Amino acid sequence: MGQLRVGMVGYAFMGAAHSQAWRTVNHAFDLPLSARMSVVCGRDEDKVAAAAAKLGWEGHTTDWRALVERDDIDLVDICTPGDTHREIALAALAAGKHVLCEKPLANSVAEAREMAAAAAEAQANGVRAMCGFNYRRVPAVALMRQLVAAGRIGKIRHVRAVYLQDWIVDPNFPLVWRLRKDVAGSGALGDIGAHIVDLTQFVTGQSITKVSALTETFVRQRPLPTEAAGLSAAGNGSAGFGQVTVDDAALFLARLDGGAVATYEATRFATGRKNGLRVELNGELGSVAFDFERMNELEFYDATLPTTEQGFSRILVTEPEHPYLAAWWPPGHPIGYEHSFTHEMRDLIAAIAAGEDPTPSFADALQVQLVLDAVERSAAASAWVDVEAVLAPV
Ligand code: SOE
Repeated sequence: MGQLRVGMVGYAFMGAAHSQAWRTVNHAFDLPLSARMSVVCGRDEDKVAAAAAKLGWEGHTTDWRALVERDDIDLVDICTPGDTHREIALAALAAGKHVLCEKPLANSVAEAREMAAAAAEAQANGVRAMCGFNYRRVPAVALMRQLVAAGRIGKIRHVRAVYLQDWIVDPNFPLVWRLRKDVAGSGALGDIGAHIVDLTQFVTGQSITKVSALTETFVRQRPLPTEAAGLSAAGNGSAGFGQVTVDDAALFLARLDGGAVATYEATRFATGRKNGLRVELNGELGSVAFDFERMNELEFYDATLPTTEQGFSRILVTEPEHPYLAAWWPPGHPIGYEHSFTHEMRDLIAAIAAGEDPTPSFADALQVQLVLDAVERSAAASAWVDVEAVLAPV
């Protein structure tokens, strides 16, 4: 069996989730290529050495520029904050490496356009690039897409999506990188709003064409962190205070090109909601609804049934006939958040082995970036704004 030798840059929350996926994908799925966890990269020698041991990487380095040039690396997995996605992806693509880049693709449309163009150029040489919108690979979400594609809810009238978190409700939570525009590009909008933009376009097969938005920053100053990892941090103000330069919440109305109207809400101030990603589609023949905090279930309403039999059914998405589930446990044995990343790596490896382009591509991720940009422009103008075309006018 051929090997796919992986070099991963970054080892915090996403790096840990990706490591779990690289460790398990070839044990769960029969694939023509076997992922080899060759090297993990981070800025601090001691910390990245410890991460390599903990997460199961053969080697470690502090030099991503050298990593992307190594002859014994086939794929670069970018798990860093958004301000480094562009430079690492462009270097890796230029070196002929396949690339998996965490979402959102970039911190600006300009960066995303450069990355999509570089990926399109590298594609001619058989180099593949994918953006890590992992929730597409939750079986219940993939089933939602199948039901919609099969016409089971008919023409979609409403799309309703929220992504609700509450990890920064405490005003004393420190100013971590996700709260700094220079590092993260935006706040809730790009971090979790990007997920519901991608997910709703994926399940409906429709694209957002115009938006009307508002954003809010509830807490504008926070203590500087003395230490931080993933969504946890420490800092009591002894290191000073800093300005929050991103949105805490982004809400917007949207029109999709298939005729649906939509509402979106991405916030980190939904007190009590920990990872509340919910999507509901209402069509002329029925409805379908997903709630990530009940990720092994899908609610389905079939309006073609006799009226006396109509009602929301709860589909337990654990049958071997459901997407990805044949690889796991018997019916009734749920899977978890980390499985969405294993499924992401499965699809990426299968595409590379087949000489095909994985989805979502960098062009797909650019389109999400264009929606995020339209939301920010709409919020600034307090007006409806069109989403720019993926193909910029020449
Ligand atoms: C923080 O909001 C975060 O870790 C996101 O960055 C991830 O993409 C999401 O899956 C979980 O929450």
